[in-house]
Amino acid sequence: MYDTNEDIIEKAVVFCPIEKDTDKVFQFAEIKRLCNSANMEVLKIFSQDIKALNRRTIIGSGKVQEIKQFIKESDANVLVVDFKLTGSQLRNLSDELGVKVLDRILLIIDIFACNAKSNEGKIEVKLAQNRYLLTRLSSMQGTQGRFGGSGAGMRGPGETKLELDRRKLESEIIMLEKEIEKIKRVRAQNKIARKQAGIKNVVIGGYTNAGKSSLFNLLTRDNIYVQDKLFATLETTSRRMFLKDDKFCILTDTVGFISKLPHELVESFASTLEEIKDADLILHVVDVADENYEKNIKVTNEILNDIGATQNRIVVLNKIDLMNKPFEVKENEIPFSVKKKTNLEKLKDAIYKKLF
Ligand SMILES: Nc1nc2c(ncn2[C@@H]2O[C@H](COP(=O)(O)OP(=O)(O)OP(=O)(O)O)[C@@H](O)[C@H]2O)c(=O)[nH]1
Ligand SMILES: [Mg+2]
Repeated sequence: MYDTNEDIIEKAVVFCPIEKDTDKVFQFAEIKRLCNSANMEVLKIFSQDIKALNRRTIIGSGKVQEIKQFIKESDANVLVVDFKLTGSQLRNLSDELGVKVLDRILLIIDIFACNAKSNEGKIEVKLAQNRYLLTRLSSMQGTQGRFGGSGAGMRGPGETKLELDRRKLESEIIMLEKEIEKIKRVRAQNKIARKQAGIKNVVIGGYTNAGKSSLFNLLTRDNIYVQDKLFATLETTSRRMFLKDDKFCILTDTVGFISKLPHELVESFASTLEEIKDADLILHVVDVADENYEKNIKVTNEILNDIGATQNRIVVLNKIDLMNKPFEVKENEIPFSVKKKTNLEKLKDAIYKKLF
């Protein structure tokens, strides 16, 4: 049975390979939030230096035994590995431990699958899922009992069910790619029309859960989906935003960023990300109350650079209502609170000055 019940809580054991200069606290906090966003409770996090990794299972054999013991003594039913695994690594681990195994990519794609609401978002996620499954299919098929089931990792967008059938996956990929092409063409036409009419485009971007959709709602008085979960927004929404002197611009809300965004997703979401590249101005929203906010700014800047978005930015240091200690404010940064509407006029003025 395909399962759309968002409230099912699975119990996860997490394994984090630690790279040389990794900030462990950041990595643990992030993977935990990702698991929670996929409705999984994290029972314990195991970690190991990346140098000790074993090619067959990624996790060193001693550590596998430790995890096995933990699974036996607890009611954990999923292992989440914060790394990209090959099909055979997924299978070897799953066979060894007797539980479903998700890697970082499948986990993020799964969260996207749960959150896809628009037709476009569903097509993009489905394409990413199919590409992921196709490359790992032969290994996953043998573990049907665990992967063919329900819960995290196997949820399709909307009412669809994930298929572990090569022919179906391949033909669906071709169909989905065509659909995305169509969407891209419509986007391009709209863009030309807006350019010709001299309409300015402002895009809201930033780390996931920073408050982008909340800011969008405040600035456009709209009411789109806001949630304290990672990747609540997957599709772009655009609305008019009015500024002073009867001027307006088009404001667009976008999908959140995260470190090591799987390339399957970046490819599938290329049309969404293009929207950022072509904007006249980027509002980079930051959750300053997040203890890792400086790292999050860095991750966002890296992704923006990767997609070639080099234009004007205003950095919105959001959620200052949660701050009880002073923090540094640089040029082009505005301390802000969507909740308390702090500095709303100042932000609108700054947008106006950058555009007109
Ligand atoms: N305290 C406080 N909470 C805020 C503020 N702005 C947003 N939030 C909360 O932060 C959470 C995330 O908000 P969203 O607007 O969904 O964040 P987002 O950046 O769009 O997230 P994704 O779409 O998942 O990437 C929600 O629970 C909001 O209510 C703020 O100024 N202060
Ligand atoms: Mg959002």
